[in-house]
Amino acid sequence: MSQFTDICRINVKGGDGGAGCMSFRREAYVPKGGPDGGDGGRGGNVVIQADAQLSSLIDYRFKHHFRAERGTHGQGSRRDGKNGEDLILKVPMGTVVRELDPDTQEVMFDIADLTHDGERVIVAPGGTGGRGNTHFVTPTRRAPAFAEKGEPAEEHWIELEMKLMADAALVGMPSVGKSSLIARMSAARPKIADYPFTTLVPNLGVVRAGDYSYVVADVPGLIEGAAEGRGLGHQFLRHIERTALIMHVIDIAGGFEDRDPVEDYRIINSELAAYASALAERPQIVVANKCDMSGMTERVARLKEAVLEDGHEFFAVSALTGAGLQTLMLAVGERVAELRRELAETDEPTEDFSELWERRRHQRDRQFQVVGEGPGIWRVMGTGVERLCVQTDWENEEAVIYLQHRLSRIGVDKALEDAGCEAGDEVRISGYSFAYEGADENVYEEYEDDELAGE
Ligand SMILES: Nc1nc2c(ncn2[C@@H]2O[C@H](COP(=O)(O)OP(=O)(O)OP(=O)(O)O)[C@@H](O)[C@H]2O)c(=O)[nH]1
Ligand SMILES: [Mg+2]
Repeated sequence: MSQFTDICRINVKGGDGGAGCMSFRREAYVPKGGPDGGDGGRGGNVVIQADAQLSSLIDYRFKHHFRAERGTHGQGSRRDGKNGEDLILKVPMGTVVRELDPDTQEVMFDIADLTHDGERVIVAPGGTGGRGNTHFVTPTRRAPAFAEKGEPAEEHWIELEMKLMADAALVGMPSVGKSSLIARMSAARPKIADYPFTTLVPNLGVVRAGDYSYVVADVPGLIEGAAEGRGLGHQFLRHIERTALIMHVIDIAGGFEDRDPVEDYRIINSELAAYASALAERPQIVVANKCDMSGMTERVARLKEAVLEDGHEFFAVSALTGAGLQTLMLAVGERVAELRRELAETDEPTEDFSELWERRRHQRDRQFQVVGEGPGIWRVMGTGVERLCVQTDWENEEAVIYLQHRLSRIGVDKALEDAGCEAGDEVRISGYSFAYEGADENVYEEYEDDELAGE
């Protein structure tokens, strides 16, 4: 089935968070009012969303970099910045989204399998906005003269893989001509032979008829008892569960055993029902194959009557001569288009994958590591810790002191001490470096608002 998969890799980056504002209220005759700097806006997310109208990943073949909008900066008078718009990247249903290792570009894990219309996942969250100086007021610091910078959004590579899902499945007893039909209708070239169970794994074929294009699966033949595990059929009934339309194929001539077509039709339908009642209710088109053989008129008429009574459409064809196939292909195309429209209207996204992914990200964010880089030189590595540094205005002494309190609170001091760091040693985080002054003892009651701490 590999020729039907479509894979591409794209680089995604959420919008950066806007900076918080450092500002004080200005009133006539008042030299300096209270702090009133607004928060920076959140950057937009990059979101991958399944869309029933799409059938390929062609949009991502030539464009590889996608950026969401940044948040704007906060302003005075407590005016917060605007949040950046999300960037929504649409993909076909059946797309698997994977995260790639930033260093090796190898697949790390699946982020999501988007199988329903509208299902979505945030693959690159926007940065949070920096907080304005109003947030840093404490009993001992009434006029904080600093604000936080916005959080820069991360950029990374993801892989998109579209797994072709069949729109219709050819179902029927062995040797009725399912593979012969898909070979006639599409470019698929499955094995065809006059013994049962020629087909061992499903084959997919793309059918084009008129303006329609859809995917048909040819699955191994079903026999009586398939729902209980007889024959090969059981494991393939699972595949049929995912297709919207069943093309029920019947050998009108009855094969070597001279079986009765109406009886065959009923047996297959009761197997489907026994496996899952939903399958029995699945839209079905009934195809009488091998109508090129002589003396079939009475059998065709009898089967047709039974099928129409059940409310299904009926087609008499020959995979050998091609008779009736064009009409069948157009009818299936029309039906598939209809079912896709219905699906787009009624299908509720079942799962929000973003939450799981977000949790994983937060977990990674909180981890950090201390390594010795030389005598008296230590490096602290970790996404969360590095981000705190980037969000700090290093020109501003108050902001730097605040950063040191935060680092202490999330356990960086303790980890440095455990590693053997002493007062006066150099500590490096990302591109910054500063002198270690020993563990900070009295920060706990003063800073309560730290979202990174306490886990
Ligand atoms: N006369 C005639 N023979 C056909 C027709 N379609 C298929 N056959 C023959 O029927 C036999 C079985 O065809 P397949 O296409 O392999 O049948 P299948 O349903 O895929 O069988 P399994 O994969 O074993 O379930 C082959 O010998 C085909 O040549 C037809 O329209 N007319
Ligand atoms: Mg076959």
